[in-house]
Amino acid sequence: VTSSADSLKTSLEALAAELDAFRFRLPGHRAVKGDLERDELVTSIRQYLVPRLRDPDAPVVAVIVGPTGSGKSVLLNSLAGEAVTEVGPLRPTTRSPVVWTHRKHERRYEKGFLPELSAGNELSIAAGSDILTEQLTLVDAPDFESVYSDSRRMAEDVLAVADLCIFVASAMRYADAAAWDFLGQVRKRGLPILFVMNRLPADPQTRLTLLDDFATLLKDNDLLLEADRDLIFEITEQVVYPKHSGLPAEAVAAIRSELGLISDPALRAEVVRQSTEGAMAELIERTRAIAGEVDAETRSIAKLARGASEAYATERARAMQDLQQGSIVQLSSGQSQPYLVDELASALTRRAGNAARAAAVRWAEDDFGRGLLEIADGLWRHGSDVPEAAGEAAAEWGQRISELAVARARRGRRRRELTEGLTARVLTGADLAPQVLERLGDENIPALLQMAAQSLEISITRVMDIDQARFVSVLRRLELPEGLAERLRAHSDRVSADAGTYYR
Ligand SMILES: Nc1nc2c(ncn2[C@@H]2O[C@H](COP(=O)(O)OP(=O)(O)OP(=O)(O)O)[C@@H](O)[C@H]2O)c(=O)[nH]1
Ligand SMILES: [Mg+2]
Repeated sequence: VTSSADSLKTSLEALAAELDAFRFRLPGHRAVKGDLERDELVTSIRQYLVPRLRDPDAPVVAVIVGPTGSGKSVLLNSLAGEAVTEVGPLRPTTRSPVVWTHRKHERRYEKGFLPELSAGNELSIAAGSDILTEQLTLVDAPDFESVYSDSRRMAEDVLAVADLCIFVASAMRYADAAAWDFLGQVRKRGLPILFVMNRLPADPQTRLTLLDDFATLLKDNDLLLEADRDLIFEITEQVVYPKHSGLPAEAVAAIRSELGLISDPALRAEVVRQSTEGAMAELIERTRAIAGEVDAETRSIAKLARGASEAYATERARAMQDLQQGSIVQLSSGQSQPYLVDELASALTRRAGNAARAAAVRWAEDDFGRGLLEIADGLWRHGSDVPEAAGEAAAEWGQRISELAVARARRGRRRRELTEGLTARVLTGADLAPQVLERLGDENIPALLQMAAQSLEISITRVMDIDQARFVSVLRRLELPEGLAERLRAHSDRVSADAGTYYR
C-alpha cells in the first residue's frame, strides 16, 4: 500500500467521521433524506472505499441485479454449475443476498463486508473452489422492484460495495420504471455494467427485435454509448436443470469468459479503478450537496430565530409605547394598589401571549416552522410559567413603588396616597391626586414617574425574555455544529486532491 493510498484513506476516514458526527434535525422529509444520504456516504467510505484501498488485491465484487423473476439466481447457478442460490416460481425468491466466493476468500465476507446484513443473518455465503472465484466474488441480490422495500435496500447495500454490476433483464420484462430508476443509481455510482438479456425466444427475428429495442433504451438512458445489441449478453429460454437449478454451461459461456478476463491483473486493476474513481466522484459531489443542505438548514434556523425575536421585540415596543401613554392597564373603578398590581400581572401575561402568537404565526409561514409548532407543544400561547413570572415581576414593581413612596413621605396616609397615585398614573395614566402633588412640589413628580416607568420597563422585558426563551431553546436543540458546512467542503476538497494524486 503506497503512501498516496494512505493519505487518501486518511482523508476519506476524516470525511466519514465528520459526516457521521451530526444529524439533520429540522422536521420533515428533507432532513430524513439528508440523513439517508449521509448514511450512504459513510457506508460507501467505510465499507467500500477504505477496505479497497487497504486491500487492493481483494477479489472484484460483482453484484447481479435485475427485476424479480428475470433469472438472476438461475444465472449464478449456471455460472457456478451447482445450486448456490435458490431459484423458484414464487416472486420474489431471493430475499437476501447470496455471496458466491472461493474458499480462500470466504473469511473476507464473514464480517466487515455488509456488517449490518451479516449481523441480521441476512447474508448467505457459498464458498467453493471454482477458478473464476479466485479473482471474482459474485453476489446474487434481491430485486429492486419496490422503492422502500427491504429487498431494494439490500440491493442498494450490495451495490454500494460492488466493483461491477451485472444487470439481468428478461425478454418479458426489460423496460420498466423501477429498472431505469435503479440503473440510474448504478450509473451515478460510476460502476461498470454488464447487460444480460435472459429468456430470449429461439426465433432469430424476434430476438433481434428485442435486443435492438433493449440496446436503444439503454443508449437513450445513457447506459450504453451505442445502441449496439452486441454489447448485450444473450441467454436463450431453455430447460432449467433441477440438479443445479441452472442452465447448461454453454448457455452462459460468453458471460463466464468475459468475467474470467478479470483474472488478468491489468483488467482487474482497471475495473477496480473505474469503480472506486466513480464512487469517489459521487462521494465528492454528494458531500458538497450535503454541505449545501447544512447551509440551508442553518439559514432556516436563523430565519426562525429572527422571526421569534422580531415578534417579541414588536410586542415589547408596543408595551413601551403604551407605558408612555399610560395605557398598560385600562382605567377602571378599582384603583387600589393591590388591584392594579394584579391587573399589571395579567397585562404582562397577555402581552407574552400576544408575542407568542405572533412568533407562532411567523413560524407557521415556514415549512420547518410548521413542523416545529407541531412537535413543540404550546408555542401558540404564552408559556405555562409566565403567569407566575408576571405575578412576581408585577409584585416586585409594586414593592419598588412603595419604597419610592416611603423615602418621600413620612406619614402612613401620605405614603399610601403617594403609592396609589404613582401606581395609577404609571399604569393607567390617571392623574395624581392634587393634594399629593401639592405636598411633594411639582419638580419631584416627573423624576419619580420616570423612575417608576423605567422600573416597569425592566419588568416587561424580563417577562418577555422568559417567554421568548422557549422559542430559542426549541431552535438550540436543532443547531448543527459550528462551521460544519465549511469543514465538509474542506474534507471533500482534500479527498478530491488526494484522489487526484492516487489515480495519477
Ligand atoms: N424454463 C426456463 N425458466 C427460467 C429460465 N430462467 C429463469 N427461469 C425461471 O424463472 C423463474 C425465476 O428465476 P430466478 O432465477 O429465481 O429469478 P430471480 O431473478 O432470481 O428472481 P428473484 O430472486 O425473485 O429476484 C424460475 O422459476 C426459473 O426457473 C430459463 O432460461 N428457462
Ligand atoms: Mg433470485
